[in-house]
Amino acid sequence: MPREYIEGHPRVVAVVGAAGSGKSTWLASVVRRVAKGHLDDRFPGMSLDVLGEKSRLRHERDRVLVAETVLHRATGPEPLLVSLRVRSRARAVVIAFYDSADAAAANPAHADGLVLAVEPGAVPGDAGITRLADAVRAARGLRPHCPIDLPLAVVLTKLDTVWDMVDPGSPLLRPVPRTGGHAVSDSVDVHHETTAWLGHWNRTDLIRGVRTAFRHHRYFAATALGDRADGRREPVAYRVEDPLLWLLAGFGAMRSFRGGEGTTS
Ligand SMILES: Nc1nc2c(ncn2[C@@H]2O[C@H](COP(=O)(O)OP(=O)(O)OP(=O)(O)O)[C@@H](O)[C@H]2O)c(=O)[nH]1
Ligand SMILES: [Mg+2]
Repeated sequence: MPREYIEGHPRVVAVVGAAGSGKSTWLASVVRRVAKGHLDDRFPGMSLDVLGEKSRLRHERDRVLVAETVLHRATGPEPLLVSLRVRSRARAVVIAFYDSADAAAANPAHADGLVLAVEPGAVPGDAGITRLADAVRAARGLRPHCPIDLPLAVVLTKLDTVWDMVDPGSPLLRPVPRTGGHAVSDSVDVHHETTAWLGHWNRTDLIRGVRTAFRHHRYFAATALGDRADGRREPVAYRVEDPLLWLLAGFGAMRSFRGGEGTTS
């Protein structure tokens, strides 16, 4: 394990969701955006280092997911370790991302936050929320049906595949707020709109499962690949960082903006 990881009081984020739901592409996209300074205008001085040889190899391999060649391949069990500085002089937050279609393999015992990737579409079902809740309870010694305190970000991935359906005035299409932190009211709007779309696609089992099992949850919608129709070589990601900002705000590592004011949540 890299020294920064051992000394850095790491946060563990488990990224789960069905095979092919877009977990690895989402993760590679977030890491790439922060590391390449794409969020610099909102977060001057924010930086990210991938820690250790194993994580660097993993990131090199996954980078192609959001670069030119789009491949679908299963992801191995090793975590992706990163060190994230929210501002240039801020203390680094070390994060271990575990990414697996098998919730029990995504280190739910030590997770500080969960990300559940869900694809758009009309396939009914609970998107593995029951398995996720059961795996978390089993790993943490909780009783069956006991509500879970871990924050859960449900991310509707591949938003580009459905944004023709979305009304131009929708929060899912509007420009991302330029606040240098987690923008609470925008996030709540996206949460409601995403829940409404999932309901529209008959994902009521998912919505019910999330509400019953997870006390702290928020819905997000994002695309890692964006719109390539205009012939751009590089994909344009949209809102991929939002779930991470929300989790960081919950960890006390990122400011939350309710109205104009910044508060540490
Ligand atoms: N259009 C579009 N396709 C995406 C997006 N994100 C992922 N995909 C595609 O969805 C497929 C699966 O993506 P992955 O990131 O490999 O999915 P995963 O959840 O990590 O899959 P496993 O590791 O097998 O569990 C790939 O073909 C991706 O290119 C997106 O934002 N938009
Ligand atoms: Mg994967």
